Amino acid sequence: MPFAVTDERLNDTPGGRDDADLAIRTKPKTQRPPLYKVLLLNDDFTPMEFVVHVLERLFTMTHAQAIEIMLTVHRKGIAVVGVFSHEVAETKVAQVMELARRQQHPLQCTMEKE
Ligand code: TYC
Repeated sequence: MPFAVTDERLNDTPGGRDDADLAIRTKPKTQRPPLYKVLLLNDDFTPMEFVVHVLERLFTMTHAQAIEIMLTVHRKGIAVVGVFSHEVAETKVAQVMELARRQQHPLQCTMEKE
């Protein structure tokens, strides 16, 4: 069905004719892709400077923004570090996990549908 019904009340007129329904289908249906939050989790071992570095490098934050988000994760246990398409979110999570793995830090990053 190529067009969205713009007003539910007008759609299903009891006993209405089909062409009357067709006449109000004027707005094209558009699909917005779902967005995903990328979340960073706190732990007791990953150095603060490493988390700040990761946030600057992979999430295009200034140093000040990266410190702020890192401290939020440190204090609250978790924080959203960005919102992306499914593909970009998956890539960001993989990149964070790979940087942490290489340095043997237990830093955890995950994604969740918005
Ligand atoms: N809690 C860590 C520490 O005190 C710092 C830290 C912050 C670790 C954020 C992970 O996602 C994190 N060294």
